[in-house]
Amino acid sequence: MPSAGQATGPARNFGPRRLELIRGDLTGQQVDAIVNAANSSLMGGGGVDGAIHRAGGPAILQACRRIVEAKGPLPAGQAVITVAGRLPARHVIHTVGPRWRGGDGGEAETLDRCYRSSLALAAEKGLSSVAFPSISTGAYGYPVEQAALVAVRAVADMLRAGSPLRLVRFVLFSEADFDAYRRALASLPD
Ligand code: AR6
Repeated sequence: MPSAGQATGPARNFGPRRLELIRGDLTGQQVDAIVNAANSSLMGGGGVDGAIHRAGGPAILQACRRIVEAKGPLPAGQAVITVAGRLPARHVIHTVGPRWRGGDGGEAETLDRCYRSSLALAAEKGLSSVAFPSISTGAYGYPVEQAALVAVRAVADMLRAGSPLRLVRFVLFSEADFDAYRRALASLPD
């Protein structure tokens, strides 16, 4: 798996900050934090959530349980941070994407908030590198072409606005997802 510093795929630089795309498995990423596409219970699930808990072990679930006991379920669009257990990443940021309901229910705004709140939390914790999956485009059914635009724009906006993050990487599981994100990245204005 690529480490945080390597040039690995299509990328855009915003001053010293880099946004890049790779095809691969999020759980193998050696970054300060990987972001989990969780559900509000924070108790695990399928997809990338299941893969993260399987690979990271029980420490992640224990930390999630403490958060839910203290604060209740995590609303869509918000983010929390835990340990990463046995994962090569140092932390896991858990966020909850919107379920796709046709696009008129504020899905794009909620998805945008997932990326922004995850990056804001990473910055608050002094982290430098973050890797995201394609939030909401699996079990939650968000069309990937549209989700990719929201995702790439939200991250580019945060990096342009001077986020202290140095590297944000999207780790796309399928060729089709990777192509959608590549097109979204190419569509960004200079
Ligand atoms: N690395 C990178 N991407 C992955 C991996 C992986 N190891 N595994 C799957 N993906 P999903 P959602 C991709 O369903 O739509 C869970 O049950 C996958 O191909 O994981 O936000 C939660 O508990 C897809 O492109 O997340 C929630 O209940 C993307 O990750 C619900 O699913 C997101 O798919 C959240 O649904």
